[in-house]
This record gives sequence, structure tokens and C-alpha cells, in this order.
Amino acid sequence: MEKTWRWFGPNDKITLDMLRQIGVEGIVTSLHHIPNGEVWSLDEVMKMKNFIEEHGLRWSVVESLPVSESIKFGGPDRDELIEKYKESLANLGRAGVKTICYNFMPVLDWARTDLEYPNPDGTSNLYFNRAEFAYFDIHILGREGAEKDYSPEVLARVEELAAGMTPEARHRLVENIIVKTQGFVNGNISEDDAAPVETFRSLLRLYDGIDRVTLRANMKYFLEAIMPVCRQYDINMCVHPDDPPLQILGLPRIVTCDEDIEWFLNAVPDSHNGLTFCAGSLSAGAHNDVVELARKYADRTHFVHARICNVMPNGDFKESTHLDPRLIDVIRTFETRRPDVPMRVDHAPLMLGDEKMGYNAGYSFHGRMLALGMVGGIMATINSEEA
Ligand code: DNO
Repeated sequence: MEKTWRWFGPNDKITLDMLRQIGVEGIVTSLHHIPNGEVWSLDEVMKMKNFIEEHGLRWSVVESLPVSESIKFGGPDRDELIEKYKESLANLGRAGVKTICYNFMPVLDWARTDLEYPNPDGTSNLYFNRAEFAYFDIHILGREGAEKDYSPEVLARVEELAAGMTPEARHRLVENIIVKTQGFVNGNISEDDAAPVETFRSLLRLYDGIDRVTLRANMKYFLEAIMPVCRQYDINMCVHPDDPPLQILGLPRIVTCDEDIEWFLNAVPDSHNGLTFCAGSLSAGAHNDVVELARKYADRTHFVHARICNVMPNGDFKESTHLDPRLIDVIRTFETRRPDVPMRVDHAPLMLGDEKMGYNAGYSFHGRMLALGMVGGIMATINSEEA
């Protein structure tokens, strides 16, 4: 696989020169300064591309070209927004940037409750605590009928939490779930939003009455509309699985499991309609067997996210080591069957001073460097066995 790295643009504290020194071959980035829904002009695309190339690297993947909420819920301006999306795609195609990652998750991109969960060795990891998430849903958002979505065990944990909850801990949950994890991925809430919970509630209301069937129809509509441009420029679209791959906050989620993946690939049966195989997101659902899924969908995968989660019996999950045997198996599948596919690591621990650097959540330097070293070692071993 091609060793790539998610880099957040010229303001990223991690520079392209640093990345060359650690064996990165390709860059994964977005035009983060262009607001969601606006066209990426050829000029802006070329500026980024040239900047990356001047540093001896290449722009391998766009992550993400964000799909506006209105396209997802089917708002009155969706056709106009799809036309803009097509223009951006055409400009990327003209510039030769041809792998595009996006997601079709309503409102919330990825979800974690704890961004610095301490490990015994002094590092820390991202963590998803199901009861804390339910607490946020029931007691902070105050979503109507939210209790119905949780098991009695989770509700009992929520009550325990509620008894000891401090204003600081409530604030931290809001920050972790809807602010710090969202802004930097061009999500809906930015760090300077004065009333993030209010904003979030009004976003949730956009999906009143939208179920999985409608969301699927809207995804199909979007994909069918953009496929002609993808074919013209040979652009590979790759949807990121829902993270976590579960129904949350009363929102429909449609990229969560084998059946979902099969559905969207068959709904628009064109090789340009593909998958980002995020082993980490898929493994955060106990219903998914990532090793099997990798084997099944390797041919329709255009981008790989190498990381993996451990789900605990109570439904909490935590990122695991990049040397996890399941991840080794997934890497073996892609390295042997899809040697040219771009791959990046993420959600590695904070370590050796990373915690003081203010990196975007999940995107540490030392932690990711170590993870890339591990994954690179696994790839080299597989290749030497094959030879
Ligand atoms: C989080 C990421 C996601 C991903 C988007 C792709 O760390 O994996 O934010 O980039 O969902 O559209």
C-alpha cells in the first residue's frame, strides 16, 4: 500500500519536511479553508497540489470533500449543492487528484467521549464510553424519547453518572463529543461556536422524519448524480464508514455493517463508487468481523485507514495497538491484493509530549509515527514472505 498521512494544511504543526523524514509517500488532505458546500476552484486545488509537490510529496487522497447536510437529508437546495460538488470533483480530476474520501453520516462525523483516556504506560488514547454518550443524549441534549434507545444496563450507568456529574465534566463531554472532534474535520460545529448544544439541537431537527430508507435513497441520488464526472476523470469516491457503526442520537446511519456496504455498492454498481476501508470504525461495532469484511470488499476499496478498536462487553470501545492480529490480517489482505491502494494510520496514542502540542484529536505526531512504523513493518514482512 502507499504510505500516506493526514496533514491539515500549511498551518499544521507537523510539516511536510517532517513527514518526508519518516517515510511518508503521499498526503491526505482537504482544502480546510473553503467552507462546506462551496466550489473548490482549480486555482485553489493547484495551489495545494503544488505546495505538496514542492516538498517532494504527492497529494494522494482528498479527505474529505464534505457532503453538505442538505444533500444528506434532501433539502430544497440539494441539486444546486450537488452541481457545486461536481464542479469541485471536475477541478480535482483536472489536477490529477483522483481519490476522494467523504462520509454520509448525518450531523455528527465521528464520536468519542474521552480524548485522553489514560493507559497504564503513561500514554493516552481515544475512548468511547457508552454511558457517557447516553448521558450526553439524555441529560445534556435532552432529546425526546432518548431513553428508549438504551438498554437498562446503560441507563443504570447513566443514573450513576448523573449522581456524581460536575459542571466541568458536563462541559468536557460537550467539548469532546460535538466540538473538539468536529471542527477540524470540517464538521458542523466549530471551536468558536458560542452555543454548540443549541446549534447541535437544530441540526438534529433537520432529520426529523428521515429514516434509513430515505437516507439510502438520498445517498443513491447523490452517487448517481456524480458518477458521470467520476467516470470522465477516473475519480474514485470512497465513503468512510460511520464511526461508530451504530444508530446514534435518533439519527439514521447507513454505512455500519456488511449489509449496508453491500447495499450502497450494488445500488450504484460502478467501480468509481467505492469504500474507505476504515478498519477502526468497522471494528467499533461488535457485529462486524473486519478480517472477513476486508476480504470481501478489497476490490471495491480505494483507501485504507489502518487502526483497530476493542469493544468491551458493556459496549464501550477503545483504540487498540496497530500490532493487533486482526489488523495484521487486514493489512495482509490489502498488501497482497491491492498493493497500490493509499493507506494512512490514525487515532494513535498521545505520547512523549504529544499531549502538550494541541494536535487535532486522534492525530498526534509521535503516536502516529510509531503506528506508521508498525504498519510499515507488517507490510515489509508480508512482502518478504510473498517474495
Ligand atoms: C476521524 C476521521 C473522520 C473522517 C471523515 C471522512 O478521525 O476518520 O473524520 O475523516 O468521516 O469523511
